[in-house]
Amino acid sequence: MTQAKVALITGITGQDGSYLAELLLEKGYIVHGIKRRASSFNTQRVDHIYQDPHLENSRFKLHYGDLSDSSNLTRILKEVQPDELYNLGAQSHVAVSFESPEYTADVDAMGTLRLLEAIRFLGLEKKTRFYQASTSELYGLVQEIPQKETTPFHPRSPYAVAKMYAYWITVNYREAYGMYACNGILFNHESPRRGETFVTRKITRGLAHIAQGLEQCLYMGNMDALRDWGHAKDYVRMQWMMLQQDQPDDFVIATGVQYSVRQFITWSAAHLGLELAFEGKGVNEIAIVKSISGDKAPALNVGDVIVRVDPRYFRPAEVETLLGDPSKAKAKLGWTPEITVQEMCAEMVANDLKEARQHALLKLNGFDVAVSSER
Ligand code: NDP
Ligand code: GDR
Repeated sequence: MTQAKVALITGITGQDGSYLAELLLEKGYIVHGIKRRASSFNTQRVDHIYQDPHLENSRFKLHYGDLSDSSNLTRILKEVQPDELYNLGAQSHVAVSFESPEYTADVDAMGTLRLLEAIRFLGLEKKTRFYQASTSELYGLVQEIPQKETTPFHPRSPYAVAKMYAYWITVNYREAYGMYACNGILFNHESPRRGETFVTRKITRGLAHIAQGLEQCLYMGNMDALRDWGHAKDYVRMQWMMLQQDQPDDFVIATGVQYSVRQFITWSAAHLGLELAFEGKGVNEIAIVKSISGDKAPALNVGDVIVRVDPRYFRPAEVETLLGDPSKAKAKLGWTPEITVQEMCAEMVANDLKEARQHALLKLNGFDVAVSSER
């Protein structure tokens, strides 16, 4: 019998980490993950795959750790001896990186170096294959449309600058020490498990809340921004594929289609039976309910203003447009995304509507329901 492969995932409690852990467990891996200590439970995204560590055949194990802590990372790597290490952990919010630039650099840039050094220190260079969660934010102020592996970088946020260090240190350790180390340059990918403050989830959750009478208005930043959105499930499949090749390489992962934030709002509203009319320009833009069909938005009337702009959500330097060219991934790895952005939007709205209906029902029956609207 061949021995099960061992994977270690940083950021296992995040969106991608949870889908990747599911995929690797399905493939028969023993999956280890690093979770941060928090004052309340933070494992909601992986609770459904949790296995009691007391069970003899448990294939899922979480370790306390942090990307800012070298000795902790080295100790975990020494214990786990992973065949594959997926570095998905990061302070991943672009807007927040302007508020916490030093922390973002420490975790996203230095954290990557700490892992690579731990591999080297423990003599695991030939055993452990390394995946780095690189990002389309590296392209920032785009130099070429669409963006591919050879497109020059121009990062536009502390997050993107930190990720640029992580990108190059991964390339450097591959070249310097012959490590199997790869960058996946992933364009935006979403799902019902997306963090609530990223734009797609903010929209699907916010509009579902408004439809059910839990909130009144969705406050947005730059609705003209254009993104190439895919589904996280498709993208984690590609992360695994990248570590199964003969030679390590870097790949752009994208759909090759872009839409505006405003378009995503329009689709999300349509899944709630709402037709919207956008009026005004810039900070004065609003979206008004033009017609209502079905029973998904009982709290709304025609004429209600449900989207407004709040300049608080503008970024000091914006990435206006991103569009990826995934030809290399298609040609070399045979990867194509299976879920369209429209299907993904429908799935996200359905998920958030279900939750909003539960909250609305509780409220109707006299229970206190506080829905956080912190973005
Ligand atoms: P999430 O924000 O959902 O997850 C980030 C994960 O990193 C969480 O598990 C978080 O823990 C963990 N984390 C944060 N800070 C630390 C730290 N100091 N030490 C250890 N772990 C930490 O991100 P996604 O799943 O969406 O993205 C995964 C990776 O891919 C990230 O590196 C992101 O930057 C990158 N990326 C994402 C894209 C996307 O569109 N989703 C596109 C391109 C790249 P906790 O749960 O406790 O907060
Ligand atoms: P992004 O994702 O910055 O591309 O980074 P996000 O969903 O936060 O923003 C996408 C675009 O929407 C605009 N926008 C708003 N964004 C947020 N969060 N909230 C708003 O209210 C709002 N209004 C408009 C933004 O300005 C932006 O142009 C994500 C993260 O997952 C990164 O970790 C990852 O590297 C990149 O995607 C690829």
